[in-house]
Amino acid sequence: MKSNRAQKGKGGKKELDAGLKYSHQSQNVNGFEEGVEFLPANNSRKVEKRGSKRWIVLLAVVIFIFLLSLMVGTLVWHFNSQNARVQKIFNGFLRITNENFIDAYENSNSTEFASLASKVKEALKFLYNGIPALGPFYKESGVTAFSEGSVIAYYWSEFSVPQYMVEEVERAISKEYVLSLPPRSRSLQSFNIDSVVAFPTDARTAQTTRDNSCSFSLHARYGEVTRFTTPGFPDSPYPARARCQWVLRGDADLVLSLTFQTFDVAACDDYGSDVVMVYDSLSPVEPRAVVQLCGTYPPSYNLTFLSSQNVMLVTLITNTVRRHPGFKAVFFQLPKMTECGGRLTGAQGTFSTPYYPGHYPPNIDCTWDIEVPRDKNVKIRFKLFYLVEPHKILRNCTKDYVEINGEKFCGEKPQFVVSSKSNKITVRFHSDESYTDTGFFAEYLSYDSRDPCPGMFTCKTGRCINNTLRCDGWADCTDYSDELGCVCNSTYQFTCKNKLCKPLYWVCDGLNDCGDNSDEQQCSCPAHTFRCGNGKCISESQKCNKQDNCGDGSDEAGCESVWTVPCTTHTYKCLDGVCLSKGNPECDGKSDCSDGSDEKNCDCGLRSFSKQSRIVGGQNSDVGEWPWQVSLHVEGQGHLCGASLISSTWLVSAAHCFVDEPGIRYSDPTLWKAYMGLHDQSQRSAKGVQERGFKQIISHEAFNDFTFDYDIAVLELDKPVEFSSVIRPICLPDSSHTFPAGKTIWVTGWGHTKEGGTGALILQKGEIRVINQTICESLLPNQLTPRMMCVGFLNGGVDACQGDSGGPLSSVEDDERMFLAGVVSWGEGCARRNKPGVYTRVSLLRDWIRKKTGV
Ligand code: 4AZ
Repeated sequence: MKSNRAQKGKGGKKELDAGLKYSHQSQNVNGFEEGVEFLPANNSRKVEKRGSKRWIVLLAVVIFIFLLSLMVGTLVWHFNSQNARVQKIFNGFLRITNENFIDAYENSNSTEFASLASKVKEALKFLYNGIPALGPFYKESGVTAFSEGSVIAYYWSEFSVPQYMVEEVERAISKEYVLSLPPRSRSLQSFNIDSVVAFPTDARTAQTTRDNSCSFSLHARYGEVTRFTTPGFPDSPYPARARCQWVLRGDADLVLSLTFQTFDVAACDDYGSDVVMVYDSLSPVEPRAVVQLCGTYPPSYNLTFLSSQNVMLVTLITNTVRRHPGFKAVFFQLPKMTECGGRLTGAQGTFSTPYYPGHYPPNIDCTWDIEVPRDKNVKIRFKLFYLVEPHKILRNCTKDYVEINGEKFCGEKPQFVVSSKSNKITVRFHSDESYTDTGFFAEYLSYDSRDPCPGMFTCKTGRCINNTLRCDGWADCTDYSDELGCVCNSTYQFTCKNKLCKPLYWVCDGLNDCGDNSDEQQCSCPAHTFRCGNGKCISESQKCNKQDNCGDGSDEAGCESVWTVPCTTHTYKCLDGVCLSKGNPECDGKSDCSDGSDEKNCDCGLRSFSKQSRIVGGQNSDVGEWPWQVSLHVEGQGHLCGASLISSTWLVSAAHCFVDEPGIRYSDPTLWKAYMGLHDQSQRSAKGVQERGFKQIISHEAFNDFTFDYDIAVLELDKPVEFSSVIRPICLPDSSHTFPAGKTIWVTGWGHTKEGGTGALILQKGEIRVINQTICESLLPNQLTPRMMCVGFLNGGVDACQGDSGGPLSSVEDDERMFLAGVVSWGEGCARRNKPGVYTRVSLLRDWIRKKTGV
């Protein structure tokens, strides 16, 4: 057969032969195909025609069958998908108005619990069956708990709902119902129920409703604090893929205070992370959620939450298999606040949200009526203000808010003032039934309306600022009112297009100080040219052209691709001797050197705590926020200098801390003690603090005691420290690493909190900016060397001071890792205007550190 057919196209003769051949076989009625191919040639056209008709019929039948089955399939699929049932679980609670709560209802194994629970289930069945949108889909309910009031029952209900009805069912269930029972439900007679509410259950919590393997019930004891932890805490991580819950109760009419003392669960990510929820209810429903927590919190972070009733529910849902210890929490009961707010009188005073700085309770309203002496006006200064709704940004403050003079305030705000035009003011605070926050701390003050800021400038916000701060280029009033309507002094000020005045030396410094960029527009580089870090102008096309046209590498530093360049002092050199076009490539998570050396020795510069608290009451640091910060003490003199941990045995500090003085040899290593992991100077024996002596102190050979040039020293510990959540090394920048002018950097220490003042007990932090070297040279003439860099604000205000010397200047790179940009060295006084702090430039001394320490 194959060969016959192969011949078909070659000629009629052969076709004929073949046909004849076939006619002999034509009794074979087996197939169309054969008939089509091999009929006699003289009749071939006719036969072919008949054959193609058959083909068409066949094709039509096939297409028809195909289309029919496609249609039927689509209809069946559509029907099935619409009717495919989804399991829906709702959590809710209802009130039984004519039952009294008895202790046995707390125990879900008691017969009393079982009897009341079955009545509730019957009532729910009756209720749902009477609602057309719910009845046909209702499957079953379970009661999880009871609490006082008269009796509140917490339950879940399961529905099996066709896909297309899901929304309608959700709408129907979210209504509040009151159940009136019919005479036929005899067992339910005299069982009055109201406020039946239920909410869709978060898919992640659904399992908690039936699984009791990680479920705990705790009742606070009078005058006692009850402790609970995640399973295995602190020795082993909490279980993976767990559903845990803690039912917390207090006595009737009391409320609960819950505090997480330690909190470390897997970091929060968008989906599938581990999460702890706290509810102001025994039902895990979103409208009663007080807080959602994940990640790690330092111990200083306030994680205290108050309930509005005598119950609370804590749930832990773990979706990851990451290993974290979990949490340790305590709770206790306390009387319900009978009155919130009140009448405040006198010339001044303070007030705050209930339980501040703990989170205020949900569902509370407070009113403060404030009255100052009759001849004065009153103003309120909110020093701290946190009324943040975690999910939505609400513009019109419909959730929690403070209301004064008909104006509502919510969200997170820096210090602000609200004033009254009389001696009276009323402050109202409202919190709704879900998510709470820290609240506010405020002071009320009386002032003379004719002169609200005696001897000072009054901001439009009502704040008083020093007159010298007016028109100085810095917005001291949060609304800029101190910088508006100024006449700039052209001898030392630049007039921005928007009429703001800025110091002349801010012009062309690469920073948009005016806000409209006018201070950067008439710089020496013409349009379409690039201004190098050293001020040189090159054409735009020379940027990222793989050549150092600037001479300082700045035109090739921020380019997308990385290539090798001839080595200069501005380029990073890989271990194999190859130099890169990219600036600051070390430990940035991208392997730029072909030998990977730029990403070696990168176990540094990271904190253990993912969350950092807000700065409360000034500039206190959190525990563990600066784990490389070290405090250096001398026997009998206490803390003298700071230092930075760069490995388990080496510290970097300032050489001037170790200069001998008459009668005392500060260069003697045995004189000193180093405290690592220290937060509070009064708690040097606190858990986590490690104390060490020194094997040796190596000050830079070129250190100049007069100019403070080369103000650096390395100190070897007598015994290595153990790294922990509060003790970790900082990264050292490569000698080519740049910290450009304008970059924000952190300075930390226990030094004086004001010039001529006293040292701090709690480690302080301040955010400052790198200042252009030329500008700084003009401010501190003939005093700067290339080993020095100025960091601070020309306005003053934030600065290092006595006792901070030797401590770190920590610079965050790529939003993550901290590098030791500098060492606190010297300054003219502290926080003075135009006298920024001076720091030892660590990058320039990187090779010296390596030579002395091997780090
Ligand atoms: C000091 O005496 C000191 N304002 C350190 C830094 C500064 C001033 C003094 C910078 O340790």
